[in-house]
Amino acid sequence: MKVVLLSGGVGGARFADGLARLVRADDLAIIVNTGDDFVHWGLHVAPDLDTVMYTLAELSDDVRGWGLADERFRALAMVERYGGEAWFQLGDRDLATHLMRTEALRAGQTLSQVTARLARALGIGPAVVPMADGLRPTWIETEGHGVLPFQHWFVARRAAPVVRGVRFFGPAAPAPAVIPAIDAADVVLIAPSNPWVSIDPILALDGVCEALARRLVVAVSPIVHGRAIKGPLAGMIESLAGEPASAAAIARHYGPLLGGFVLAEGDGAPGRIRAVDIVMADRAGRVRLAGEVLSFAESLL
Ligand code: FO1
Repeated sequence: MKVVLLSGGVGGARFADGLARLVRADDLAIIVNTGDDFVHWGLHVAPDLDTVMYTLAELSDDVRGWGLADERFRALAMVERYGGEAWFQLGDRDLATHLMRTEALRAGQTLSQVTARLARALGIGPAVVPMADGLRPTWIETEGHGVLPFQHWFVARRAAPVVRGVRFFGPAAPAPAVIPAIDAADVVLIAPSNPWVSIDPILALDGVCEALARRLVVAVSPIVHGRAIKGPLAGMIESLAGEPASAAAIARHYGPLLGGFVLAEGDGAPGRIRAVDIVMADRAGRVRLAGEVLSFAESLL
C-alpha cells in the first residue's frame, strides 16, 4: 500500500516511526506541519520536521519527545549570559540542524529541498515533506493575552492562556510534493496529533481537502479515555469545540473527511471505527499500532 501520513510533532513522529518499520520507504510519505516554525536567534527552527526526522533516525530524546538525545545546552547558557532569549531551549547539536537549514534557505534552496537533503544525510528512507515551502505561521488567539505566535503561547507561556481561536497567516500554497503524494496514496493516515494546531494547518492549505476527499482517510485519536496523550489538547477541545475532551470530539472535528477512525478500546462503537490500544509506550507499541491501523485501512479499501 502507498501510505501518506499527516503529522505534527511528538505523537506523529512516534506513529511515523512505527509505520516506517512496516511500509516500504518508497511507499511512505510523511507530510509535516510547519505552522510551528519560527525564526529564533536568526535561525529557521522547524520543530515538527525535526521531531519527525530525529525520531525516524533514532536520534530523538525519548523522554522530552523533541530535540536530540545526549544533548547539552552550553550555547543556550552562553546566550542567556549575554542577556539573549533563553525561553526556547535549542540544544548544541540541534543547533547544527538549524544552521544547515538556514544557510541552505538563504542560498535559495526551498524548505522541501533542504529537508530532503538533511533527512537523507540522517539515513531516513521515507519522504519527509514539509507542508509548505513558504512561511505559514500558526497564531493562537488567547483569552486575556491577545494573539500570540505559536511558540510564544506553547513554550514561553506553557500553553496556559485559554485558546479562543487558531489562525494561519501567509500564503496557503502547499509544498510541491504535497498534492501529488496524496493523489498517489492508497490511504492517507492522520497521526494522533493535535487536530487544531498540528493537522488543521495542513488541511487549510490550497487543494489539500479536495485531494483528501478523493482518498481513503483514516485518523488515529490523540485522546484516550478523555485525556490527551501529550500536550494541551484536552483544554483546547473544551474551549474551541465547547465539549469535554473525547475521541468522538476528534472524529466530529474531522467530519466527512474521515473514512475510518482508530480510537482506544472503550472509547467508542465499532463500524468504520476500530478500537485498539493506541498508547505507544515503546517502539514495539509504535509498530503494533501502525500495523493495526494499516490492516484496518486495508479492510476499508
Ligand atoms: N518544547 C518546549 O516545551 N520547550 C522548549 O524549550 C522546546 C525547545 C525545542 C527546540 C527544538 C525543537 O525542535 C522543539 C522544541 N520544543 C520545545 C518542542 C516544540 O516547541 C513543540 O513540541 C512543537 O512545536 C509542538 O508540536
